[in-house]
Amino acid sequence: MIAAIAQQIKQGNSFLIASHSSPDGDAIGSTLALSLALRLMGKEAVALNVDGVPDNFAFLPGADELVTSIAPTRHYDVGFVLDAGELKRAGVPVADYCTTLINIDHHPHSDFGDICYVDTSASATAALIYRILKACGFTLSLDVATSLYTAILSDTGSFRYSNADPEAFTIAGELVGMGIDTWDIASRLYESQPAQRMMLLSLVLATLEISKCGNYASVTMSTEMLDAAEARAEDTDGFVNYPRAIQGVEVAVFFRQINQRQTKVGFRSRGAVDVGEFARKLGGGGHHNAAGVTIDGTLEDVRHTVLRLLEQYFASA
Ligand SMILES: [Mn+2]
Repeated sequence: MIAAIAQQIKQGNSFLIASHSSPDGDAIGSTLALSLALRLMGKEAVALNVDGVPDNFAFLPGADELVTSIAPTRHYDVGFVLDAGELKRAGVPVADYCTTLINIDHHPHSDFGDICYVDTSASATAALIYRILKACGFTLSLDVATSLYTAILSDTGSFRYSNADPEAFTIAGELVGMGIDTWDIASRLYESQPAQRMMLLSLVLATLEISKCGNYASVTMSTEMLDAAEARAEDTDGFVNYPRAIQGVEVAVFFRQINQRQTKVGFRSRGAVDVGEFARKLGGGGHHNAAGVTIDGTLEDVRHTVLRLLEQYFASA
């Protein structure tokens, strides 16, 4: 599979590199690393994300060249969709823009593309990008290394999660050895938060609810809270980790009101429970430990449905 992708890279001249909407560090880092590497190989490479680069990743090399839309007349030899889980999460019909569609992912059940390189054991999609670039004989630049490291750092929760496998440390070790600025990356990711985010967190944490059994806990955000804090939806990234940090909690849930009709539900597991299963049951998707779904329904209705499902699960567990 890697050889087939390396072949496509060798033969192709123009590349579109996309990932999922509401991008996280792995999505953006992988997108920018691959785009930049392709450009350094002398190719035309356009990085695309419908939601653009989140502020805390704007320092990444090439972030200012990422586009949020493509002219319908454009055509590329190869379209990459990275870390997306499902093609539709790209938010753009990438297949329409390219001759060959390549899916690179570590999400389970990700199965689209003319070439589908999915390794669910990989710590991050960036680790797969690293493998591909090595297979191409590409010598990593400091800029590419910075994006790859940022992607792995963020997808492994700073090397704390169970997906932080030997490969993640080996790749990181090589990148650190090249001289990337690890403190600068960490401080931009974790210690440069907008004040509005902290204000919003204070409102959201006040909604904390811990189940009677103590096995699951949730926090909730209404659009009113978002407005009151003058924050943006992307400022809620990571909020779901707070209820999971409670002793005894196996499953954490973050309910985020999108509007009067739609509610987003984020799940995190400590490891014993497969929250990907919960999300899929509700029409969403994700990993064993991190999953999500957007449900048509008011905040109250969705909260009721999901919390009842969890109550039933833990009552029978
Ligand atoms: Mn990922």
